[in-house]
Amino acid sequence: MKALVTGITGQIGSYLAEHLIDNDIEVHGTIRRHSVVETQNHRIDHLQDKIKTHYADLTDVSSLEKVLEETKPDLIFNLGALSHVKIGGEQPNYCLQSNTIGVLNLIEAMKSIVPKARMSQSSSSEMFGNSKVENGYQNEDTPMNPVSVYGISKLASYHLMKHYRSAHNMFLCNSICFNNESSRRGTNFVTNKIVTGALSIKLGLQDKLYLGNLKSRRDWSHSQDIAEAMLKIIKHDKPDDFVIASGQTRSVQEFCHLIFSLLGMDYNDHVEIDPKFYRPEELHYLQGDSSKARKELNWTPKFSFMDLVSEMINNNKLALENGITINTKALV
Ligand code: GDR
Repeated sequence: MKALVTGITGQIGSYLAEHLIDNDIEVHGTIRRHSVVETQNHRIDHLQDKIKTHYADLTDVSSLEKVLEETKPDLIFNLGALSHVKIGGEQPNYCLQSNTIGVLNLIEAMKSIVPKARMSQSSSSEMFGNSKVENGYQNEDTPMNPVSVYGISKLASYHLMKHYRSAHNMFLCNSICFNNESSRRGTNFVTNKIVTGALSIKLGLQDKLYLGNLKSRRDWSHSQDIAEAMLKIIKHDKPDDFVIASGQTRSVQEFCHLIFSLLGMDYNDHVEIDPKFYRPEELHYLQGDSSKARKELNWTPKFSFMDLVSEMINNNKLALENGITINTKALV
């Protein structure tokens, strides 16, 4: 069996590649042209002799057709996207080009070249916006009212997947992922910004950490658990949509308090609010109900929240002690 992973150089992509290899699936991944080639593949460097990468871009349909012709995959995982919610609002046109038109390009190329293949789209909890059901959770039936260009781009592609599934009888699934983190997380997402910022303060490399809205609440899982769920979703006996989440919710402030306390510090002494990190419209509360995936796919997360936090602190501490410095002041 062969899989093609777009976004293989990303956090989930790299864990998914490892998981597919462990399941004896041949792995191909697409990478984009990048001016800094030295760091582009750092999350998959350890896999280079086990996977094959191809240059392609979701916004360039001819490159997708070429890679599908060359690889003829059985499974396609679309993880490629402009994945930062705030930057999505700063580059709205590109956000829709890559996250919506890109998905359309991939589905159309798949329809003509490998119509029997299966595809998983990385949909997002950002599609819900500020909706929740009565018990406070978001599940597959919760209304979707996105509050960001990123959320809108993901909602449009979610509907493209559903439409092509029923109109053209294609095996298209939506993996509705809530926030997921790890020590491979980019440092411009809030969890790893806080972890690397607190560690840098602890090691005397900086004094302050500047953040935006501390009140918003997120449902944070480990990305490895999300990658494992994606394989279960695509191998299910029918194409369907599943929420993948921990079911726990915590505020950014609680996360800050925990990380600084674990490092023997008080976040109040170091964290300052800079309104430049505020979102134009905030999504305030996420708590995913993944009981459908747990029941139908027998999926359960392997990592607890504290496993995730310990891994993020320990691996980032090692990196910083080995001289890798990160200027958290400059990040979004
Ligand atoms: P999110 O993740 O937007 O939920 O999208 P992010 O970690 O960027 O933000 C989470 C919350 O933290 C608040 N926040 C800050 N965020 C960032 N990035 N930087 C800051 O300095 C900061 N201060 C406070 C934000 O306002 C927000 O409320 C992630 C991405 O991985 C998406 O691709 C994915 O689809 C969703 O999760 C599910």
